[in-house]
Amino acid sequence: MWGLASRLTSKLTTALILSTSLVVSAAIIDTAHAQSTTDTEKHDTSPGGQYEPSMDVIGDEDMQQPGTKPGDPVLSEAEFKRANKIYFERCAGCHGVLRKGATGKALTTDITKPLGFEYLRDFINYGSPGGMPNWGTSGDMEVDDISLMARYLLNDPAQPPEFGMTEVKASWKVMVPVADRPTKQMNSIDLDNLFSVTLRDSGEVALIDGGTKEIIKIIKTGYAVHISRMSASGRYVFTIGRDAKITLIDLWMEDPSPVAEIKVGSEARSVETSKMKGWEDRYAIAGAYWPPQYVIMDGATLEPLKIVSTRGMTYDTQEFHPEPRVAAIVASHYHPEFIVNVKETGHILMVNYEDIKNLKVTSIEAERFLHDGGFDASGRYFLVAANARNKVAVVDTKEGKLVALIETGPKPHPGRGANLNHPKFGPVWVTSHLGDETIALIGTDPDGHPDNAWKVVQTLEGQGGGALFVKTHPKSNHLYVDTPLNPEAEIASSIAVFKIDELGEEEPEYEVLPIGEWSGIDEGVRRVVQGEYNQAGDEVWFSVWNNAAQESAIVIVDDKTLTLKHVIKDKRLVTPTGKFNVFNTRADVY
Ligand code: DHE
Repeated sequence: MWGLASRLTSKLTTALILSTSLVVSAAIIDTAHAQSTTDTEKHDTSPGGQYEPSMDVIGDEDMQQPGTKPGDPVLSEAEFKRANKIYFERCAGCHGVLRKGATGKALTTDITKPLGFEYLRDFINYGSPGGMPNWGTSGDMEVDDISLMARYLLNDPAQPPEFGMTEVKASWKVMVPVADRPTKQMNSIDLDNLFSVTLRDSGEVALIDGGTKEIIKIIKTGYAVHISRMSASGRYVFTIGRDAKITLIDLWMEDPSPVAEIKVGSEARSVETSKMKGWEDRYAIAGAYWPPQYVIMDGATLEPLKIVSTRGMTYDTQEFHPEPRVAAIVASHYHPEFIVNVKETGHILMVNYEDIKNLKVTSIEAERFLHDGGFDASGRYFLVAANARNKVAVVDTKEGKLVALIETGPKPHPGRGANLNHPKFGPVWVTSHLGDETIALIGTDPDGHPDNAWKVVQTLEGQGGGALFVKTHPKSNHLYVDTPLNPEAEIASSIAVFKIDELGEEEPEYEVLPIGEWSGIDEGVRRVVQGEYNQAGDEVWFSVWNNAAQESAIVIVDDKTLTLKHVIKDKRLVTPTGKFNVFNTRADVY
């Protein structure tokens, strides 16, 4: 299995060692290639360029081998299986499941056949200045596999199976029916200060007490679990695995445990629950990368109620896209609506759950390659990064309209973003960037500060590119910026902190917290990722993310003094990444 971190490191290194002659030959191929492809963006070899999905769950699935046409290279069943696995792990994130292109170019046979076997083989081997990694010369792919992939690409694409109601229902299990669940909290855990921590490579979450810092329980979830979201009441935790498996955990039980599970597809990243007043805990929704669809479920049992495909037209050129993935989903506080971001077509869908049988969906034209985002401090505006377009889209969830598209910098990646009250510009929402060291502050108060609204009012300079998450808290004077994907180990293992009351100065400076060093771990890159506050807003938790064979930890910083408060180390903490405090997540505090 390919860890993103190791793929990144090798791709970054290899990007630097292309010889001049190889660059020239690859450029020729790139040009030939470009002429016959659809409108897709080139990706690059910066950290931002390499942050692409690995569709490795689909790669492991049994897929029908497409029949060969006369003249096509014939692959044995074993060769097809191997090539298919490699394609989904390493190529599909950019080139698409059906090879019709996403951030990378299309690789359908009308394009690959005119290029021919030698071109394809050399292209995979040497890469291109346009962003194709040099899989061969980097040593990342064996010579035999490169030839195999070139032959695979001359055959028609394999189509992974669909996942309709029959398959979704077949995967649905209720382990504890609602009637057998407690009617009040049966344990003495301070639930609002509980953290659900992603243990990425073990496919588990750790429930950790925010007060005692003790691990209460480790719970098995989906494969390479991605995020946790809480029901509006805080009673239930929903986790989603990359294999699209949702696990519903009941925190009211004496021993908090999974009470239901379901699979909504074969690859997924997002899950959310209804938060509108009067609809708390009623529905859940999950979005899939494959098949491209979202599923609305009962909030207490996960019973699937409705599956909606996201296949359709791109917002701009209005051409059909066969596999637009569902990225971030949030729940509106203004209407009974889920806000569903469709990556490749660039639509933001306001899915009204008042009447699921007669579903009303407002489709907002935004920007392609929508990825992650969150609300402004008022909870009215939703800001989402269209990362491969270097933009942030802003939606007014009260009016159901696009308010602005703002150019922020190369590959914005905010997580849910950070909201703070700027000494000069008033309320702003913050995003960091994968592609460079800049941090963009966007004005979010059209009534109180109309001149600053929906503009980048300030650009800060942080430690470097490869940033994924920013974080602050309404009670804090600090803005934390991580850089886990920076190629420099020292930068990847530390955090930059800006003081909010100093942001009005000419060139605000940041302090560096050596979180990796504070963890006491002396092996691995010690990538420091995703700050998350406790409920009181006086401490911030960071994951020190090493690979599965190495030690990892959670480091807790005292937010007032910016000093080390506590380190959680336990051999069960395998590859901790995202952390979700129950109160902050359910109340959208960030
Ligand atoms: Fe994430 C959020 C997709 C890699 C940690 N990630 C998200 C969201 C999406 C997404 C669509 C928004 C969910 C929502 O709000 O509903 N992530 C992807 C990918 O496609 C990508 C690039 C590659 C892949 O194959 O999955 C990817 N993500 C990663 C990682 O490598 C990270 C750093 C470690 C890990 O656990 O896999 C990672 N992603 C996270 C975290 C969040 C997230 C911690 C939630 C942040 C938050 O504060 O809400």
